[in-house]
This record gives sequence, structure tokens and C-alpha cells, in this order.
Amino acid sequence: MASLQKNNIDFFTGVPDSLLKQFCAYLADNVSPASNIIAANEGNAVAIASGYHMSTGKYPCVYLQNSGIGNIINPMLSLAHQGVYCIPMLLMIGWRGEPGKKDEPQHMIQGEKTAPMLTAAGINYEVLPDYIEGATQAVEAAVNHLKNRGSPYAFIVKRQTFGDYAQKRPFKSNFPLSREECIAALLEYVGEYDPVIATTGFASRELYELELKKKKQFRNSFLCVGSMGHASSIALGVATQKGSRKVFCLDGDGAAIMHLGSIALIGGHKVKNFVHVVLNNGCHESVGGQPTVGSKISFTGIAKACGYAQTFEAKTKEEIASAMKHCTTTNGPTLIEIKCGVNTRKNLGRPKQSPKQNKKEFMSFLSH
Ligand SMILES: Cc1ncc(C[n+]2csc(CCOP(=O)(O)OP(=O)(O)O)c2C)c(N)n1
Repeated sequence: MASLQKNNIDFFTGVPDSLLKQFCAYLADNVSPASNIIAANEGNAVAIASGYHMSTGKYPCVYLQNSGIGNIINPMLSLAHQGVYCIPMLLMIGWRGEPGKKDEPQHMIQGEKTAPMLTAAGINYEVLPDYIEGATQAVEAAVNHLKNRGSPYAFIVKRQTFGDYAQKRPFKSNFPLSREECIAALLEYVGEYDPVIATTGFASRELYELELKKKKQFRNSFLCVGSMGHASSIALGVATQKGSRKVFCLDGDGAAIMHLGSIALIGGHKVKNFVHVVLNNGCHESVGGQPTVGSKISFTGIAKACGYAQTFEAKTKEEIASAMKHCTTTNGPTLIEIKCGVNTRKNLGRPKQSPKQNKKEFMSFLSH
């Protein structure tokens, strides 16, 4: 961090990643929110960084998990690329699924393809050394590239590259229920034949465990373990084909904001059997609790403006029950915004089922 500052790199934007947790925590404590913009998605961050560079001539730093490379490809190739506007920026990319290390299935392909994708996009990169002298030299080399070539340069960051850093003032959400308690309360009102599509991160893992406990004949959930921000579009695809069932999407605030356009589609198409639940804890809890703009905006307001037939706000079990009772007997699209706390239990497990098994079971469930 000192070498970034020495080189006048003091503007940051990106989407947080668990491997960059300490880096993000340091930024939260030491950089003003105006100079550390937590973006809606990674492509959004590249565009913000481009605007910043053109306004200041300085080099911004964009941080992301490697799963976000897909989101940066368009602005990288048609905006920042040396063959287009040629905009220098330093990318800091968390390397989930690094080959040879154990990780979740959804990260293994991204991990293997990280370096080849950067090469294909014409982005020069280096794996960031995990010792201070090496990292300092790497920053000098990166800054020389930014100065001389004027195009983006990336660091790939392995697990445990950054030392521990305890954030002084972590984001807090003081709502009474945890996300898991909210999901449990919702499940009480989901019918046996109604599909539930859950977003990336802790929400999917919680749903998986809650459903296991129920020992149902067949599971009705699809866990969107990757493809952050797309759970609601998957649910939309299901809802258009399964009109006789209520289709539930359990979304996160970070994920909903990442691809907010999906709300416009669901509302615009007036998908009657769609129930969109946004579990709004105001942060990206699954990767370290970095704030989103979720606590400053109204999802029910957005949904109403986009044509959802009904919206509810809830923060207690009673409010969740009342919204669910209502929406299961009336036409949607419905959006339920649930304000929840930031207090995931430490022993939360991971799905034992592979993504392919989950898909197979889900398809079989939908065919009944
Ligand atoms: C494209 C992409 N960018 C980043 C990530 C890393 N990531 C996984 S879960 C998550 C946070 C999700 O936040 P939110 O939807 O608010 O749910 P919460 O974790 O708070 O339950 C992030 C950033 C990812 N999986 N994919």
C-alpha cells in the first residue's frame, strides 16, 4: 500500500473479494468513500476508473475477484484497451480457484482461465509477490508500464498474499434478524412445487442447509453459486415457463445492484408468478462485509417504478409472514425487501452437491 501511495495511486474502485478482504479493510479505514467507490459491478469500476483518469491524469486502482473478469471484458476491449482510448489503470485481481489449490467448483474454471483471459484481452500482468520487497518492485514495474504504455496492467493476487488487518470500524447493520432467520421464515410459506433460486454467497449456503433439515421428498432450490447478480434472471427464465407455480428469487443487495437491469425486465414483462426477495443487509457480507449502496436506496421504490404489481418491506418474522401470505395468493410481480443484520454464523457449511447434481435435481423437480 505504501508503494501505491508513493506512486500517487490514491483512487480505488472495484467489487470486493474475500482474497482482497484485508486490502479492502485497509482502504475502508484509510481512504475516504469518495476515493474508494465500491462499484455495482466490475465493468462499472473500469468505467469509473476511466473517468477518473481522464479528469486527473492519475492512475486509478481497480480491485475485483477473478469472477469479475467477465464483467470487465467489454469496457477493457472497447474503452481502456491500448487500441481504443488507451487508459492506464492498475487492476488488483483476487485469484480464486488457483490451479493446484482446493476451492469450490464454480471457482476452478475461472482460476484456470484467469491468466489466459488477461492474455487474450491484451492485458499485461504479474502474480503479485507475497513478500514486501518483491511487491514493492512489482508496483514500480507496473507503474513504469502505466507511464510508458499508457494501458491497463494487472496484478493477480493469490490467497494469503496480504497479512492480517483488523478493520477499525466495520460496517454494521442493526436489523433484528439474520439473513438465515429471514430465509427460514420465508421458507415456511413456499409451496411444495414452488422453485426457489438463490443468489451467490452465504444466502445459497444457508438455503442449502435449511432445506437439508426439512428432509423433503425433493429439493426445490437452485443455488446460483457463481454468476453473481444473475439469480433473478435465471428465476425469470423459469417463471416464464412455469406459469402455474410461484417462482421465488432470493437475492442479495450487492447482487441485485450488480445487474439491476433485471428488475426492469421482470417489472416490464409483468411476470405474475415472480416473487423477488431482496435480503438487504447493506453490504457484501459473503466476502467481508464491505458496504453496498443498499442501505441508501429503496428496492421497493425501484421495483414500483419498474412496474412490479406489489412491494413489501419487512424486518421481523411477522412482517415476513404477512408479506408471504399475501403474495402467495395474489398476482405479482412482487418484491419483498427484507432489511437484515450482518451476523452469519461461523460454522456455515458449503453445498455437498455438485452444481451439475443441483441442476439435475432442479430440472427433475420442475418436470413434476
Ligand atoms: C462477478 C462477481 N464479482 C464478485 C464476486 C465475489 N462475491 C461473491 S458473493 C459477493 C457478495 C454478495 O453480496 P450480496 O449480494 O449483498 O450478498 P451478502 O453476501 O451480503 O449476503 C461477492 C462480491 C463474484 N462471485 N462474482
